[in-house]
Amino acid sequence: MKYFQPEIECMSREDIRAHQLKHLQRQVKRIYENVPMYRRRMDEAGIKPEDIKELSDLAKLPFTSKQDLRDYYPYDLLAVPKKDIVRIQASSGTTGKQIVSGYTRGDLDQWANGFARQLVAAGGDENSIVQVSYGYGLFTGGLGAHGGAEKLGAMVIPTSSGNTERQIRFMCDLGTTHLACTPSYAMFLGEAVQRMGCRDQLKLKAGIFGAEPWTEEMRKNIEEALGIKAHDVYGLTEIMGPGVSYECGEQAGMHICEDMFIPEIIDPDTGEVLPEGSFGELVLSTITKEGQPLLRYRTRDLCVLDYSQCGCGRTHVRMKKPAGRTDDMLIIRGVNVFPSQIEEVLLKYGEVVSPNYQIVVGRENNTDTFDINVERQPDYTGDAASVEALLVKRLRSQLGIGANVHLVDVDSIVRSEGKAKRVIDNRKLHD
Ligand code: DLL
Repeated sequence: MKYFQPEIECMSREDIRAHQLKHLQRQVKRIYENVPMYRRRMDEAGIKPEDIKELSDLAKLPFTSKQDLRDYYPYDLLAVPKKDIVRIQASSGTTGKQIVSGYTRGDLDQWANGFARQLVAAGGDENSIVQVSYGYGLFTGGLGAHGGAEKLGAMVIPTSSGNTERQIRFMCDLGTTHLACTPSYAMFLGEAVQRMGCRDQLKLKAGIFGAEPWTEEMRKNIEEALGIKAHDVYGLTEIMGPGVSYECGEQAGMHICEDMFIPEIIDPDTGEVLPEGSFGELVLSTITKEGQPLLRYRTRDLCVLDYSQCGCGRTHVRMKKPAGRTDDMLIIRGVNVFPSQIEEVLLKYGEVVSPNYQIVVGRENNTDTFDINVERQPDYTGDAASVEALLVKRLRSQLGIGANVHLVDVDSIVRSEGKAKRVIDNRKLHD
């Protein structure tokens, strides 16, 4: 099996555009008629559904933001009666007001298609044994991967996250072929496999990892530790969980399910749509979603879209791995810093330091403090001071700002079974 839905995944670009226009027109009309917030905003902007005559008319529509989901919480953005909603998922955010997303039966089916496409792109089929070690519950990872694997007809092991030794025992005993979890948890599982000395009992072929930023170096580490091919998968609660976009065997960007979503790249400051190939904020419009459809949703994820032909035969556009978010960017002593830039430097010294690190930002005497704790590799017994000095130098040249680096003991940084907590910002710059 090469594709899950070849007629969709390999559609000509012309057919994709025709499909998108037809569904966009239908969706805008439906939303205008059923969601008061959109009707009001479109009326204010003087736009009627009939004004959407071509795909570029999308830019006339107002944006939707995370704040809108908070303001209209929990049901006011639904485009269907509540009785048609069969599932609620919620964001993993622990601060601020929750946001929720309602799914109809049809939405769950579409979502399952998205993740099933990912599994097939990672070599899966109905013979696969898929261990879902994303958290189950309100977070979309567990149930999203589960739905896709079932739709494919694979065998699902719904372990959820945690209980690491049992996860590994199941992997060995049941012959798991595909592992789905966060990249941080995959790293953690890789370490545990090594500790338990059972790598040769694994039948793993591929992993499907997402929900947080990770680097190419981290990919290499995971691939080596578990003996697999590691695929990146992207999604967000507001739009759909894992499977909004997914990586094929080429490992060169994630194919966005363009039959379900229209992507745009905008300048995050001006909101202007940027030309093809530009780096900017990803904006997604859901053109087939029924329950809580969103138009021009600002993801805050920064990336580039690549429309060039992919070697795998799929025609859907690829998004490059998000290079941070417009809102997780740290500003330290006036310099913009993305945690992924720091990770990239640390991973270059993989023989000495492990990719388990934590950034601690604080404020003393009105100046920002910037510390990075990174674990040494278990077998590194050399001098800490010279490693720290080297990393300080490399980080300064990468970031344009000095950080204090502390080589800390193995296992001293708390491991995550979900998303890693990479940044501790003690400055309280916001209320
Ligand atoms: O993280 C959904 C998901 C679950 C995706 C499992 C992939 C696998 P949220 O908790 O709403 O949803 O967080 C969404 O996480 O806007 C990105 O900033 C980030 N993110 C998700 N996937 C990736 C990825 C899920 N592959 C937010 N690379 C998004 C980098 C990612 N960042």
